[in-house]
Amino acid sequence: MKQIAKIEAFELMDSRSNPTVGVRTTLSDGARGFALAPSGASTGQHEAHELRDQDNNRYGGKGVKTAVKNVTDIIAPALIKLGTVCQSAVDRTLLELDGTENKGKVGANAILATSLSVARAAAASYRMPLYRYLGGVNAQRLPTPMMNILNGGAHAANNIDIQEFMIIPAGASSFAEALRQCSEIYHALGSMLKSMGLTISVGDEGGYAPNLDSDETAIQIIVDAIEKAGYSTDEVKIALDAASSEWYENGVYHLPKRDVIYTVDEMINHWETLCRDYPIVSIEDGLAEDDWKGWTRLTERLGGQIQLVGDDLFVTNRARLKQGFEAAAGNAILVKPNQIGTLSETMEVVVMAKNRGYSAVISHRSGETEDTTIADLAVATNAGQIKTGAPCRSERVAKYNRLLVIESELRGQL
Ligand code: 2PG
Ligand code: MG
Repeated sequence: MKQIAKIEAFELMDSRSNPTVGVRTTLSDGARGFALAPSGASTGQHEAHELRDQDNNRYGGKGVKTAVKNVTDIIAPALIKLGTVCQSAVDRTLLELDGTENKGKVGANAILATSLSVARAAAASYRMPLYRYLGGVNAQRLPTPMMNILNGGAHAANNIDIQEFMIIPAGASSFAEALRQCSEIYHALGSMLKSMGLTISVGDEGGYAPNLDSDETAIQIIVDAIEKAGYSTDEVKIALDAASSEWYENGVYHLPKRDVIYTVDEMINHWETLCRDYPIVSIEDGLAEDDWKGWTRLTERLGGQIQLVGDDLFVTNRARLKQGFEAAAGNAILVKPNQIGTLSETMEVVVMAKNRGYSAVISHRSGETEDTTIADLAVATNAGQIKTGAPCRSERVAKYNRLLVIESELRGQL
């Protein structure tokens, strides 16, 4: 039986220069797995708890020494004693060690980095690529990128309230082809912005972050960039992540950068109008995380036409997704491993969504690292969609490069 021999934890750095937890697991046969936790900016209130030191003398309170210590002092002895690398047993032990609803005791960052590093070590021990270890013979579908090329909201210091404007190369015949189309459109957008005298500096996820007149202008420029790159909006569609929980206060939506206030119904009307006027096929967090009644109405109005993705709404959590089924809220879930904390729970929520006909989009966080687990996870679960930023900034590109390698491996096998 394969056993865990050693677990080491490190305080490392993420793409926003904030500390994060890295864990290295070594098995008794010498196989090793290494994983890092990502970190969000527009985090949902119902996410698992990211444990930070709150010591203002270090990293503005964002140090993760406590989480690192929890891995070495609490998690490592228990998992070594467990005597197996079976992922469900490992993840169950992690849940028991924490014992809280939101993983606030040991910390979801400590738990996730451990959970992923054990899976990586086990895959290495079996000499399998991670997607094959996690997904078995079924793992074969490369995801379509939902690629963020223009940033706003909490991810950029510009005047745009919508957090992410994304392109979906729906007509591409392969992942490599999809990535090429997106990259060409990204470059076309950059040169258009430059010729308009606008900034081509980028936001946290690598998308451009210019100041623009309105959401409509942002979408129109993307449509123009799609065409300038030689594609049509029949082939390449648009998706938005409003991250509107950030706007919700006292039952209305206050878009802070433009200082506009919408009631719930006005907000829904706004999305409906944008979908009528532009080739938008997916809207994430069009309404706030606890606006269940609004979500039901939004889904009645737009759920038959477009994908309505719950991110802050569902937080990769089975109980929240169940609530969504009951309220007929949304028709897709964003899947972020660190919102829930363990790999097993993450994979279970994808199955649960699919069984109910909801689609699943595997996602990065705005604070990322070189860890590429989500690329393998997207293939292992056959999720069909991945959101992992612009084709710019190595922490984003690492996931795309991993998918290119997986695609060529799968081609060789099939
Ligand atoms: C989102 C994510 C990732 P953050 O809202 O979907 O794009 O952002 O990690 O800041 O929550
Ligand atoms: Mg989101």
